Amino acid sequence: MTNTFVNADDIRARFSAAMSEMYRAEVPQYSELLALVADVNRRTSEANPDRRDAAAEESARLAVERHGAIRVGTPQELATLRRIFAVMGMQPVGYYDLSVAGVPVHSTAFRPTEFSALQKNPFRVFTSLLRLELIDDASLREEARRILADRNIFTPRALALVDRFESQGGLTEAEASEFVSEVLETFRWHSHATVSADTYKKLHDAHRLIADVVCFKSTHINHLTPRTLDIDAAQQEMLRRGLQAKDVIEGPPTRKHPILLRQTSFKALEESVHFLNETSAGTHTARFGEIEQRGMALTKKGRALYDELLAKTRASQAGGTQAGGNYADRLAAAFEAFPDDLPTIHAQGLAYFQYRIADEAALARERAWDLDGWVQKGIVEATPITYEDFLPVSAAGIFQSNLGGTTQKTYSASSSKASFEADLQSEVLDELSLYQSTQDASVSRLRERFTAAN
Ligand code: OOG
Ligand code: NI
Repeated sequence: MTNTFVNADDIRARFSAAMSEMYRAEVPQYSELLALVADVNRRTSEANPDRRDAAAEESARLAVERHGAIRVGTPQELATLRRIFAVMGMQPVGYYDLSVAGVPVHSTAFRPTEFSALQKNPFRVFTSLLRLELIDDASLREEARRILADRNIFTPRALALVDRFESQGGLTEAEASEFVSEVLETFRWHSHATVSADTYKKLHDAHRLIADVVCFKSTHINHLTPRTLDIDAAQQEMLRRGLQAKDVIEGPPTRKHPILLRQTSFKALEESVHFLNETSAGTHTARFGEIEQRGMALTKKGRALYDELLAKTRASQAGGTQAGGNYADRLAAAFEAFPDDLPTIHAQGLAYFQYRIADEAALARERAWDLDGWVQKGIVEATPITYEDFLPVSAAGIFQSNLGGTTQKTYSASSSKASFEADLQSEVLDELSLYQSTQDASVSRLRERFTAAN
């Protein structure tokens, strides 16, 4: 009797709310971010009462929208997370190699894939797997492997409920609520490290992130990110409230029609940690706060243009860094080459869209299919599809600013999607195909209406 099972979208919504509540209690600054973003969003909506872009359409999901990030240490942990997220209707989408940016991990994002599921609750979790093979020192590598092999980051009951979901095809109400609270345990912060201060230091010296992944008994959520309608306003507000915002907003510049993703964050907290056999506490920094603004999903062509313009901006600065007060100006100048009006973006095939008939009568008078023309003439309204994924250069920038320090080590290891997928025990979905099918479905509906009217 499948109708006795709780819908995956519901379980995801409840889990996302439970995570948010837990993180609020753990990191008070996150509560402040939520309040700040709600404020900015309300002001932005009031100032633009008749805006009709994707963000306006999504105002319902905005209040609950957030992404989180976790880092795990073993293939087993990654594959189990895949099974857990599947219970909440979240699939691995995209492959991100961060070793090129000096971070010894590779990642995917677990998220809903259907347009309707995204509209209900788009909760996503950026999930990174530590690449132990990138630890140079063989004995330290072995020690890390041993510590990780000894831990179990999931509660026995969470594992039993995943088995149950897989064998019976869903969870009942009672099972679903138990599942949410059991899985939450995996993401909880633990102020007691599982290692000595000495081991922590060795791992930390190899890379701070290695210590973060290896030295604790589970995989604490390291940030939760609400979505704002105006990240420039949110950034100013962060500074006004004395939150330590990073200097530069990651991603594209301010635009009339936002593309992809812009992100900012505040610095990770220095938290007190107890090490094994140690009477006085030490510290660990890992958890931070982040805000993002989402724009339209770009096609392969649009994305290539974005990557080119971003690379050009970064290359125009010695060392390819963002340092220097005029970064925002150089970024804006480079992006003048990226059209900022919808008909042109549409005609050049730079982004993905969904369509709605704006003028039925005019469409009925049209004889031949001419989508670009109809969009130009306003017969059909094209609404950009929201970008639901992440940006590796931005992610690296966020990692970097939160790990502190300026030393930028790079790893020469090659990108390794195949080994990531082997560890995940699944392929990762291609994000562009997902946007393409949402757009295709919309074109098909339009075609049916056009045919019926003619
Ligand atoms: C993940 C950083 C990536 C984003 O928004 O790009 C990320 C991490 O620090 O573990 O969350
Ligand atoms: Ni993030």
